[in-house]
Amino acid sequence: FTVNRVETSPIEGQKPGTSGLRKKVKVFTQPHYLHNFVQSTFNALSTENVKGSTLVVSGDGRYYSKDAIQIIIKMAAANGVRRVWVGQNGLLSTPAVSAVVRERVGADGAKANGAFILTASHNPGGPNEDFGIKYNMGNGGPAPEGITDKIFENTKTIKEYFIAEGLPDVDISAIGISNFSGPDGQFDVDVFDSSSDYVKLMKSIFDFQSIKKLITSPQFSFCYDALHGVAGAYANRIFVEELGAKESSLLNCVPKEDFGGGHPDPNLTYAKELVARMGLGKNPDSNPPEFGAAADGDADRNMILGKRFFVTPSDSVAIIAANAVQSIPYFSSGLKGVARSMPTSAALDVVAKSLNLKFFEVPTGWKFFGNLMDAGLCSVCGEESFGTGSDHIREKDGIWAVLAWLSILAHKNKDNLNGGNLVTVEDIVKQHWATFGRHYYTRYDYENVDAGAAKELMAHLVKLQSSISDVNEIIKGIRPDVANVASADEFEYKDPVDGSISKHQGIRYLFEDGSRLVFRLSGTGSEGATIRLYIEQYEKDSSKTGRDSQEALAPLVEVALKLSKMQEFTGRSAPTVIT
Ligand code: VG1
Ligand code: CO
Repeated sequence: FTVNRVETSPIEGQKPGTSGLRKKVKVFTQPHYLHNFVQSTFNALSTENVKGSTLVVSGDGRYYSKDAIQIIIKMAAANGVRRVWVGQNGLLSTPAVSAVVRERVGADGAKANGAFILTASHNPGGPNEDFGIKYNMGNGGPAPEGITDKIFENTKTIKEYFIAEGLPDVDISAIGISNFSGPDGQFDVDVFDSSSDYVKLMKSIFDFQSIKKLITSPQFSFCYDALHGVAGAYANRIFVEELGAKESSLLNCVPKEDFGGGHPDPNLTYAKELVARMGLGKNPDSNPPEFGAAADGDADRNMILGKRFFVTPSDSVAIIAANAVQSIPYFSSGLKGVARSMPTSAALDVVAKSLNLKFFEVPTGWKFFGNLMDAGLCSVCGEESFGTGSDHIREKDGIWAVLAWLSILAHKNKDNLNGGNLVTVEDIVKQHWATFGRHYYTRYDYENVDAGAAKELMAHLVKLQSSISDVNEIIKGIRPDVANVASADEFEYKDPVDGSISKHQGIRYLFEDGSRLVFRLSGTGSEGATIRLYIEQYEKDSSKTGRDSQEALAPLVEVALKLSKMQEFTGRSAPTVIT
């Protein structure tokens, strides 16, 4: 092939958000749109990460992925990349990409320098829905802000991009290496099995034998919903082939370009089928399984359910941290530390304190955990947004979280599987609350509101923060039974490893009784603005930890909505999603 230099000009709005660039497919398919972003990324990297490098390119298989992969292969070749690794059919979950970057060794001994992950995660897919792209570094984690800022700057000045001419489309459905030659010498495309590196890693972390004993025991029952996302490419291999689950326990495990028309977001609103099967929501099944879980489109998120029981993600990470050393071989020598994103509840803080573990609170988005892990400061971390993970990779990991829960269940039931009473998911959570107290928690999302209105609401909340006594006056007028606000600010994070500072990471109101209200604007949407409101209240008295969470939080919710003038600014009388 030869290298073609194509003249282009900047296209507005290519700023990567919380996790890469996400836009409607129609935006991505405009002339030069993807090309500009990819070239801007290559231009933001150091030369050794481009020239002669090894690049992973794959994703959740959503609509437009196949075309995008061929374009990126051709641009990689033209920019001097030595080889591109592609998961079969272009499929690799986000955690699998991270694992491949960190662990895979190519036929010629090569290791990956970085990856393009093609996904818009939990956003719907299809010709009228979302596509997305993000770059991950050689540690397997999302590019830090220093790089994403540079990419964005490059998109604003780009004049040219490079693309191979005479390089045929590569058949990504067939495993094998294709060789080509160009001006810089040889160029290879290596199509490999999407699941084997990841499965190998999981087997090195967990005790598959003891999980298999649990799953195949007649007392236990299991179900997993991939919501037609890429988790389906792993679920059969891991849960059925390796761990002995019945095939009928897998729901929606065939990856689809449009996720079957659904919203591949594992929460109580969008994972309706699983929720019903677990005996919750509308039309609940009458005989639900003991354990259920779901993943999002790119399989980095997880929702954990017990029989008629929902585990909040904030509780989930705390419970995993509290039980990891006893239940998961990878952690048997102890945890280096734990971390959560700022809006995630403080359930993890209580565990960290009681186990005397290093603890970190970082801004929303997985990229902030990576530095801590690279520095050996953090083993387990999580976000309230159904993201849980550990330092085995540098992304959150949906299937890992399921295996972690199954490990805890297997450990707690190791003497019960011959007819004793099963310790259930609900038992484990309630026991945790009895020991550590409970953080009542809920998140209200107002999706796709007018961007101007959302900004005004946020500005209003920041302005209020200048006088805490005025805020307390207002709150007294709304709900005299709610505690006083002790302090209020915009969250700012100084990375303890590299000293970088991230400002404006969410508006916080911190109450005297430990309750919190947090307001943020989403950085992953593709149109309008999404306001997220996070509400949390701590209850230490174990006789009061069994309340319905919406009921327990009602006074704080009322305060949050009136204080922020939510309806006035947005015109919305109710959120789009409550989790
Ligand atoms: C959301 C979540 C955040 C998560 C991010 C990426 O971001 O709140 O916790 O890290 O999505 O997850 P935002 O900016 O919309 O609140 V994923 O599964 O979309 O990669
Ligand atoms: Co995701």
